[in-house]
Amino acid sequence: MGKSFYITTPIYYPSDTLHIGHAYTTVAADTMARFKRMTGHDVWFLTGSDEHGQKIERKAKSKGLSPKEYVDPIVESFKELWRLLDISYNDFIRTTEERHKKVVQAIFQKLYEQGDIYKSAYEGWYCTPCETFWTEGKLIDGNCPDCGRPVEWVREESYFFKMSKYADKLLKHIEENPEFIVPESRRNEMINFIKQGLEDLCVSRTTFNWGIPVPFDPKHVAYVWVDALTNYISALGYGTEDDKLFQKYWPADVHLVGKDIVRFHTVIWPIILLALGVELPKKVVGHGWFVLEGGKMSKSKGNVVDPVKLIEKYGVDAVRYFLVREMPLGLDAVYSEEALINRINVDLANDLGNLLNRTLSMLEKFLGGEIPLPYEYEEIDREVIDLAQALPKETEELMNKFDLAGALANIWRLVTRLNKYIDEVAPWSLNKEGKIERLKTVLYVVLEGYRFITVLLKPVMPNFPAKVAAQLGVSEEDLFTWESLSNWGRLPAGVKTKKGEPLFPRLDPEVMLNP
Ligand code: ME8
Repeated sequence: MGKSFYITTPIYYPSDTLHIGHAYTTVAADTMARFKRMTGHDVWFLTGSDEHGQKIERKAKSKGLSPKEYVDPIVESFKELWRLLDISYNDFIRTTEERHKKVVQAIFQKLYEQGDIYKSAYEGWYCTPCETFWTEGKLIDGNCPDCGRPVEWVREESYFFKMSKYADKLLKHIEENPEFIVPESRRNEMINFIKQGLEDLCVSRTTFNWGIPVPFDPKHVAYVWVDALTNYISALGYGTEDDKLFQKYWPADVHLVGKDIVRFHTVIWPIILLALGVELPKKVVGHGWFVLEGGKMSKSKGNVVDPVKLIEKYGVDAVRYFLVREMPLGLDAVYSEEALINRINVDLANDLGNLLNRTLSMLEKFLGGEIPLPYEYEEIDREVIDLAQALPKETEELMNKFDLAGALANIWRLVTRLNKYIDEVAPWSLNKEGKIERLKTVLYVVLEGYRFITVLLKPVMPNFPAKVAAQLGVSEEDLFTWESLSNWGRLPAGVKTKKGEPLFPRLDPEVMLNP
């Protein structure tokens, strides 16, 4: 097995079902996990659910249910969504599981014993939807600066964690490791935030019960963010007798999170780890948001986009492709169903699907549907082959920068080039003129180029290669691997192709949008 690679998603709140924003994070993490597995890494991919806290307790109460009764079916709906989206996670952690609770309690105990947690009283503001404490000065128009919703005045006995003690150490780490927070804009934001000075963090609550009891004072429950962040190591058995996974996979290679929670992952989480004497994660990537033309997606506005409906309507590979292609590195993306249909029609139907379809049609018509043996390559062929052969390395570099959309755009240079190549070399003319050797060569170039594209798209569209393999009449396992891209010319001559239906039929927006 190759080098280990540990990647995580945030653990989502089961306060509601998930929307396409959440689906984006998990699909992006899955694309990365699949890419790393394909390139020979020993991958551990974790996701899960963040089930405690005041927000969930109130939601459950409003439905007349216990918190556990309330979250159980929602957590099942998460798992069902991940099944529909072909998410290849290795583990799913629920913060209500015993394996998690005991690690959170052990961490509290240790930090208390070493004097990093002390008892005091909290008096200040709290945003329950964000589960965040705020000082007066940070509020904007009296509301939560993160989500804009009203905050509540909280006054209770609490334990505090000495964040301030570790601020300089954290700042030094961020400054010395430019790769720790990606993208750069978020890194700068965090450096400024820390430089303004860190206050000690309130890490326990007493005015509600739905949480993990603090071991040395069980009328307190652990602050939900400390509880939640611990999932990344509790799921690996940190500090327990069976910590094989922790030994193998920690430190995490990437915590992938949305921009809204970068601060928790790059300030609170690393400070907890510094206090515990545990190595810090190598990288925290904060991606942008999917927003709607009218602004933010929210239940109260009734404009939440349900990914399950999109998968049923457009298919899982198309939805995954759209999500990853549409989100530019470090920026936000605007979601609309029109944009989704447009991506499917332009990128998948016209460019990618039609390239295979038209090539296999010509192959049937001119050469009896058999993969030909190429003859001598000419300059134009060489140019296309060079483009294809450079792609694996370029893709790897872009993926390592977490520029997933950029990697797809770069792969599309070959898709576009091959379509143009066909127009330039005009196989139909070669056929008419009886230039059969040249005809065989150019069709081979297109098919073999298509094999490169198919392998490179496998992490984002996991069902696509099998469909291509079926139409080419070849085996996916042998010819659609990363290793197979080390040579041009693996596609075997003489195999009978089986042209089928177009892989991505063109959609009529009128029909799709007005069912
Ligand atoms: O914050 N566009 O959970 P959460 C893109 N439980 N991504 C979006 C998005 C959007 N419009 N909306 C949400 C929590 N996300 C905590 C996390 S981790 C230790 C605890 C994604 O259910 C994005 O990744 O509110 C964001 O960070 C996450 O969903 C928040 O999910």
